[in-house]
Amino acid sequence: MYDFKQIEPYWQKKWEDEKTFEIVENDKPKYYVLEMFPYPSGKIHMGHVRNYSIGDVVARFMKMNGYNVLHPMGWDSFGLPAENAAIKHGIHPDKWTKENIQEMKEQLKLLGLSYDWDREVATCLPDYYKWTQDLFLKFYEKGLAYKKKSFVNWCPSCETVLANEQVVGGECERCDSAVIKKDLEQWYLKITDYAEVLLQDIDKLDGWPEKVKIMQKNWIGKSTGAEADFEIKGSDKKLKIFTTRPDTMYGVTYMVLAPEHEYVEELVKGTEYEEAVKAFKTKIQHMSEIERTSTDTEKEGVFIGQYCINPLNGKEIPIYIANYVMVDYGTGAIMAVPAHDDRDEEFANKYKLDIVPVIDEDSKMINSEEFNGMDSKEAFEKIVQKLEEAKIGKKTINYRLRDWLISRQRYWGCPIPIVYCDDCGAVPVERENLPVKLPTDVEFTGKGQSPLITSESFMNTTCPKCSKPARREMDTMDTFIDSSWYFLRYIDAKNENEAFNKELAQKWMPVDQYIGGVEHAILHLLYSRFFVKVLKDLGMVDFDEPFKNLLTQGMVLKEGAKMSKSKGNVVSPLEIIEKYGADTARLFVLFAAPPERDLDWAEQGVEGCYRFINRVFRLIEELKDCVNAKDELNNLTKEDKQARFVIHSTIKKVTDDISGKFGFNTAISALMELVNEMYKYKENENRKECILKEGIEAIVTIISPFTPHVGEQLWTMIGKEGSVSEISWPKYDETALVKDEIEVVVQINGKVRGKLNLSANVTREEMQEMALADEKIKELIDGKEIVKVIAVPKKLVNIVVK
Ligand code: ANZ
Ligand code: ZN
Repeated sequence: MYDFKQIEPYWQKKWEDEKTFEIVENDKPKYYVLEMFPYPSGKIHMGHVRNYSIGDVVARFMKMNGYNVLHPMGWDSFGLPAENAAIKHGIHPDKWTKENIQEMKEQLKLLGLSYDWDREVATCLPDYYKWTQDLFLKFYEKGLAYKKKSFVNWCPSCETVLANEQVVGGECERCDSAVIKKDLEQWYLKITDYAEVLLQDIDKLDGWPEKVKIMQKNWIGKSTGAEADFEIKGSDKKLKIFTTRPDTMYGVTYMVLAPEHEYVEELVKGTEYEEAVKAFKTKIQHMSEIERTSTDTEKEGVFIGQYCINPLNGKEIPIYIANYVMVDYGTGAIMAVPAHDDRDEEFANKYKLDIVPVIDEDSKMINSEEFNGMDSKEAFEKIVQKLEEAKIGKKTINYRLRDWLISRQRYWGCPIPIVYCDDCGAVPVERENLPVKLPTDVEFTGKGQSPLITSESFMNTTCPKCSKPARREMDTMDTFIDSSWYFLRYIDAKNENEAFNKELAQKWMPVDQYIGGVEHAILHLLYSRFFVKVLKDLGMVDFDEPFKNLLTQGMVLKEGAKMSKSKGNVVSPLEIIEKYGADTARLFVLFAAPPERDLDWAEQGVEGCYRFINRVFRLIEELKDCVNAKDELNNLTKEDKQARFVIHSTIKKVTDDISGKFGFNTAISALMELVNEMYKYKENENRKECILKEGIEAIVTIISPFTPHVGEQLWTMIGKEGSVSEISWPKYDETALVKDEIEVVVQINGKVRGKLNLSANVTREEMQEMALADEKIKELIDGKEIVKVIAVPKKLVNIVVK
């Protein structure tokens, strides 16, 4: 009887007591399989079950294939929910987080995952964030961390900075107040220094899904074009623009500055335009970048009363400010070419501005003086050359990627190890004083700047340089920093002297298989790649990409919709485990869909998996003594051969499907067929015990990565010792795959009318003869005229009759 309630805790305890999945350094080839670590919300959801089940099959399979497998788990445990819980329920983020970790860990353990828990990391613990701070200082020392004033979304009522995603329709998502733009000093990491190499190296990522690579490329957003200076009439100032289309420069009919552009204020000061410009700027403040640049947003702006000179043809053109030009892209100023740019065209139509085409339908230049008649591609180069010669412009490359703003006005994050001194300015905390620990005496009001400012004991310190009283940085780091290097810490989780040991990192990295949600396809993966490239430049590692292969798993849905509290369609993993056991839950998520696709939760499917496990149990129970088979593999009957064919082709198929392809669903269906075959074969009077032995041993080992508790239990049941996770993955017998008889389908006019069992090396002519000689077929075509007979070798014969 299959009693999962007894089996699952038994094996989980045994694995833990015997340290079955502890990683010891040895000479076996390494394999590092990693699932994205969870945020400790307190409860696992089906997405976790799916993610971690996939990773666990890979880990167990590779271990059985002779690899030394590193399969760790930990917690991405800084972040806003802990702070919100503190505000809402008055529970300290530290306590809330640690309790959640404890709970979630127990839940994960119920799933029977083969983690080496000795390597557990939690980003909120001082022994982890000490090294996050150390890395921050390394970036700082290399000039890759810097402070800059910038416009951020600010909610005047919550008195806090908001991320772009927290601004909805110009309002704070929490309190609905109108959001404004505020100029604040913030810390940045200079990821733009690595834009080009981050882009180039995407081509090395052969093991990544194409769609993720495309997303990364678009995010980096490289554009090749030119910068050019336009003189402002009556001013000694020049307006620098960025364009990807220098070939359209004779078609410029107006200029546009971002409303926040540094020249705007000065250009309108004291003029009749000042008022309107101010009003427009106020209006713009409430719009996020996403809204401003959306194609659905009406292009709007105001004339600022000034003119530029087109450096190519000397024409005077008006200057506007408009919502669709962003201050921090390119130069924050554009030359507008309404004839060839949709946004400019919409704007020009609205404000009755000229539209001058400069390229005709055959891509030939028009209205462009000496460039007329030239192909526009050539004109691109020639015009850039002309600008360069006149020293008013040059070819440039522009990236959409911006530097990474890492300051957060939050408590529950890694403190930035910087001190501000009136005399010395910003001074890094000395290494021996790391970690800068989060204080506990903080007030959570949900308002104001970083809560750290409420802790006098934290804020007041002394300057590391001159020892005078100084204040600490009150912001904490973006939690994406914590997750940009955690895969390195697992390798050397207990190292007290450095973030990780270089030799060990060299041995284990890169991660051979990374598995996680596609929602991290851009930022987390890009930041981790950036970190690794910086660490390489710092001499801390010798590789340049962190993740060799990437699998992005699909979502778990219910009746086609994403599971969510608001829809009330959440299926709790704990309930499923309680009702059917973890092995059934695992089997279902692996069987119901290929990993990259979305998976629709269906209770019948779960029940089907549960019944299958029971069926396997009964089979092995009944046949377990066959492992002592004394008979021999000779004088094989047709049925013997068929059974062996199914056994060995299943081993082959499952092996192929798991390795590289993640075809867990097809692997499991092959296993189901094998179980059916064994049920059939055992009823055979002349069954051979040695074949049953082959069959049940194959079933038990193959099933074990998918349903590990069942695997172990059956392994014991058939009298074996030790853990099935430690044996070698079964090899298939090539000779069993060679069939000496094949089944040939006979069709009449395309309809299947019969089947023939023929020798495997039958010729085409023999197939046709046999088909026509078959009694049943003869009857069916009796009296009809045979037009032709077609034979597909080893598959079918089609007889066309009239
Ligand atoms: C003239 C022109 C003519 C343009 C034409 C495009 C088409 P990507 O490819 O995204 O780099 N642009 C430049 N800076 C901008 C800013 N800060 N905010 C909004 N738009 C900006 O796009 C570059 C093009 O977007 C530039 O080339 C510029 O318009 C505009 F037929 O210049 B173009
Ligand atoms: Zn000082």
